[in-house]
Amino acid sequence: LVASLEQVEQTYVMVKPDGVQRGLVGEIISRFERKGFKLTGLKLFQCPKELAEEHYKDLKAKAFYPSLIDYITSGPVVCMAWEGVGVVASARKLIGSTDPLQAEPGTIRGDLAVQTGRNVIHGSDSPENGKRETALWFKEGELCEWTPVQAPWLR
Ligand code: RTP
Repeated sequence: LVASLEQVEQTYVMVKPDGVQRGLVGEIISRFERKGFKLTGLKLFQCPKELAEEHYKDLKAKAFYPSLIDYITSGPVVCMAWEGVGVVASARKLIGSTDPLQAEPGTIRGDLAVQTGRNVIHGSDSPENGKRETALWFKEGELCEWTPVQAPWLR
């Protein structure tokens, strides 16, 4: 039941400004908690433009890039770090497809969003990006390493 340390991944999940404005923060956090992942970082945060640009630097050439930066910096986001075996791919499944109209019912975007440009949540797309993005959005002292008591599903 106990996973080896190498199997444990980190992912960076973020409720985007529309999710905060619409009061979906609790609903979204609760889906990850109920799934059984371990929360290691959590904050409400007004993202500066430079950080949004760094986070989305691979999309710089896209036509929607300027509006994406405006969107992400338009109001506070909720930054989360989640840990667990398979957490990266599983979080992407819980989140659903980028275009909410294509996202399956039962997923966060499938249940709660309509437009790609207002798709309420971000989740890292690989274990490497999970580590990179967690380090980008959280300072060291903001993350909390803790051992769940008698809860092996939280590893
Ligand atoms: P995600 O991880 O958020 O599901 O997105 P992705 O990597 O599959 O898609 P990517 O192309 O990296 O897009 C990142 C975020 O940019 C916004 N977006 N807007 N046509 C548009 O207006 C458009 N396309 C993408 C979305 O907020 C998307 O999540």
